[in-house]
Amino acid sequence: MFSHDRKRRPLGVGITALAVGAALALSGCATGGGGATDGGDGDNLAITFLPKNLGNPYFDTSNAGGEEAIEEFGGTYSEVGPSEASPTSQVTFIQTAAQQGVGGLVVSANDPEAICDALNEARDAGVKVVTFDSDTNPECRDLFINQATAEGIAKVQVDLIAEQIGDAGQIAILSASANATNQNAWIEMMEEDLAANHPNIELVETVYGDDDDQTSFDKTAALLQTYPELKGIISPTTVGIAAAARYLSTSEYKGKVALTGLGTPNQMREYVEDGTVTSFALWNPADLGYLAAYATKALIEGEITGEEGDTFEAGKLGDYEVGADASVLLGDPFVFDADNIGDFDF
Ligand code: RAM
Repeated sequence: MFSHDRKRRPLGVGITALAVGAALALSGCATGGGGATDGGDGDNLAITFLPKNLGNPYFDTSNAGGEEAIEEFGGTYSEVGPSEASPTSQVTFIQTAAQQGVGGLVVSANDPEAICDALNEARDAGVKVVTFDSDTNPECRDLFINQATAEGIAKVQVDLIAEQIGDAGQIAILSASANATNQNAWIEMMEEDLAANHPNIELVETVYGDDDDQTSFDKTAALLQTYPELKGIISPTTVGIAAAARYLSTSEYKGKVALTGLGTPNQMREYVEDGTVTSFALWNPADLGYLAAYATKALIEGEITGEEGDTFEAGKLGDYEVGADASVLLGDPFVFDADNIGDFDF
């Protein structure tokens, strides 16, 4: 059983705070809203969450964590977002939030560069910009809330696939959108780990499902047709792994082609129970959103500026410290399998 690691050591070396059995109500995706609100002492605690796209249970959960935090500290929560996870689809939402005069914007970026001008214009207008989940270039935001180290996220997925295919054979990667900062960082590190430590595993191709369910499903089918010797698929996206699992579960490849990556327990449960998937990883998205909201509050109130060594309090999660490159680390990734998946509800 895992409990909240209340006092974080610098750079959060503790266990990811996974709320066991937490009944996380999925966010109602309240759109619009925004506008200046007052946390009680003159600070503008209107905070807008902007996910890569709407309709992804991962972001519903992370943003519900943000909403919980914002309610706790008396701010105003809103969520807006595009329907497609494409590089520039977030720009107009950033501009609108800035025009509405929000105090903070919490963004998961579809592209490290494409939203930079819009974010910097918002910052010039006084909005505190926090990236979470998927970063922009560091000069375009005040802080990045990182779910786990890229090295750790890459390693857990390579370790899982190696274990599941006997450390030998062809594998492919089914990613999110081609420009996603987070997936691209993880893929680069997975490639390095494979080359250095798994000489008998061959990565034959990386394909992109754009964090769209149908595209990811179709790309899975195409991979299996193109590579008849394929032994496994790593999908470092909750949308991709769920779509790939759905495809595999009713195909001749079920139980023969391994699938792992990053998934939410609620989306993956049936595929673990029916034997399509053995194990996969993630962190607690609700805690990530919750931490991002408290970090945004600390910036708005001037308690932190993003300097390395700055510390702030994040409600039930305890104290956090800003690390290098104005980033804050939530914790470690966590592996889900048939033995523990029943303990989680998100
Ligand atoms: C999808 C998104 C998100 C990523 C997770 C693992 O929901 O691409 O950015 O962090 O997967």
